[in-house]
Amino acid sequence: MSIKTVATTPFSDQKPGTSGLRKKVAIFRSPHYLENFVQAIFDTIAAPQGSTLVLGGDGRHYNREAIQVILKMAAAFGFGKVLVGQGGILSTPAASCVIRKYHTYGGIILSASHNPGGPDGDFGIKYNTGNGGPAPEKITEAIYARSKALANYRIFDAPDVALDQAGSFTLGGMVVEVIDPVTDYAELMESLFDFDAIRTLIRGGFRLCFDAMHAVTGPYGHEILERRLGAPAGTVINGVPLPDFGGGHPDPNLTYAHELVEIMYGADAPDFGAASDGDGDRNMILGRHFFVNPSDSLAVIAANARLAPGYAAGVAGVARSMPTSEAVDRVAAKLGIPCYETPTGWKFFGNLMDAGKVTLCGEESFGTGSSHVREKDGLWAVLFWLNILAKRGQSVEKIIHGHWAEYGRNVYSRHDYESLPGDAADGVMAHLKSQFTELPGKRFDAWQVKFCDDFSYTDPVDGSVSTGQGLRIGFVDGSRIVFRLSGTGTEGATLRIYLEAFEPDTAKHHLDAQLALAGLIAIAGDLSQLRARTGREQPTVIT
Ligand code: G16
Repeated sequence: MSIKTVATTPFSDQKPGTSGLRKKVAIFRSPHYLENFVQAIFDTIAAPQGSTLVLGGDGRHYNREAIQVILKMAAAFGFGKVLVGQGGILSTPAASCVIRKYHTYGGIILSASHNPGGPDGDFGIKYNTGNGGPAPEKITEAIYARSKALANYRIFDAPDVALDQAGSFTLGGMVVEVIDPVTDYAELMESLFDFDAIRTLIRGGFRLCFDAMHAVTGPYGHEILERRLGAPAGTVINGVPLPDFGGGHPDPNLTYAHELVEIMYGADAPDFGAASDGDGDRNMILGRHFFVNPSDSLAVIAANARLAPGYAAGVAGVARSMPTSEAVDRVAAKLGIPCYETPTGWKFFGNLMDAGKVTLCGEESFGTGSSHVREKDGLWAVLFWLNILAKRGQSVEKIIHGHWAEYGRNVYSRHDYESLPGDAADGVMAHLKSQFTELPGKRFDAWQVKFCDDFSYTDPVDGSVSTGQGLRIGFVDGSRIVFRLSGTGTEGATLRIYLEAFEPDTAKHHLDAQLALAGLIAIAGDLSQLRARTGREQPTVIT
């Protein structure tokens, strides 16, 4: 067995997006594509010889083959040890947990998150640093630069490693330790939440349903919800991870998690429902016949954080991505703690958490988490809600309405237009921008434009600046419309329109968000010339 140096030519399209490099499986399968990107990562991070790496993925198609390639390249690079999840499985938050717990140099996570899988689906790869979080932009930019200049990569010439049993193996001078993917994570969850209170709640007849969407959280849900918390078998549905997610789209929202939605809106619905995505970092929370908007979920968790043992001492600060509603800002103001507004992408929260400035973070894109790891964490959010429900003894709907009565309601919705031709989407954005000088002061029915800008962010910890993070149109009454192009799609462009209005009047809190936001939705359509430029009459997904 020896190290092979393979001559290669660079690919021009290996620029990581919002969360790592995501492409169709067929592209990753093309000769040298994966290897080039992995070599670019290794060359960029310059881990000292003998370092330890974490490796795992969401089990989607190509996960197993990619892991074998990366193990052999890690051995050729000179890593001393790789901790790899059994069967190649590690949820994204579990990978973050393992990196932090064992103080490894970093980790590689294989996932295209909520994007569909299978031979015709998507695959993805991202590097997480030693704090357990996604590499910041300066590292992803450097990886991209390196990928454009590669002339060769190095790989250990050896048979595949057996990954289906826990144990230690050697690959040249490197140890491959196959670890149980669930245990470390489950222990961390037990240290944060009141498992006794949740057990008592469930024993008392509280019914819940967790949809793992045939993605990575199945084994985590079975272990934590059913075995450790005593929920009856069958609580976790679609709990077997499948390489194509059973043909589904593992995105926990009202459109794609329709099986759960039908259960939660059906007759005899359980008290609580939740779903997670491909790699386990997203969450959707439902009550009986009731949807919890992710922005509200973050605000409720912040307001009730002290009910969970891991957060009993309080919260240092909170952070949300710019398009996320300002509901959590109101909680922070009341608690007298700082609230940070970052660009979209969990990587922007890492510095704030490392510096101790924030404890809780969240995004409208069904992501919530805390400084317990450096990724958003789907099951963590589910357990936080169960902890709150156990302590408050109220229904999900009652908790949300009580929250709105206390803080007012930030009525919120996101409209996605998926798979648009790139030039049509760019045209919409350019047209919007071209109006920015003349818009301030203009009136549209009841709304007067206060400002418009292209959001940019200066990291308060390291001073790095990120520009071009979304077009904002703010109105005098505090309402806003944000336009952004997704950085995670792999087919054409996805245009996201985020709509938000503040409603202090409790008499109007029961209103459906689409009705309450109808005026802003119409303004967004007019200002963007969306229909004319894209030919689309309706969004693909509304959340
Ligand atoms: C990723 C990022 C999130 C981001 C989301 C949507 O989530 O980690 O921070 O909010 O994408 O990004 P975009 O609007 O650019 O598509 P995930 O769950 O896909 O890793």
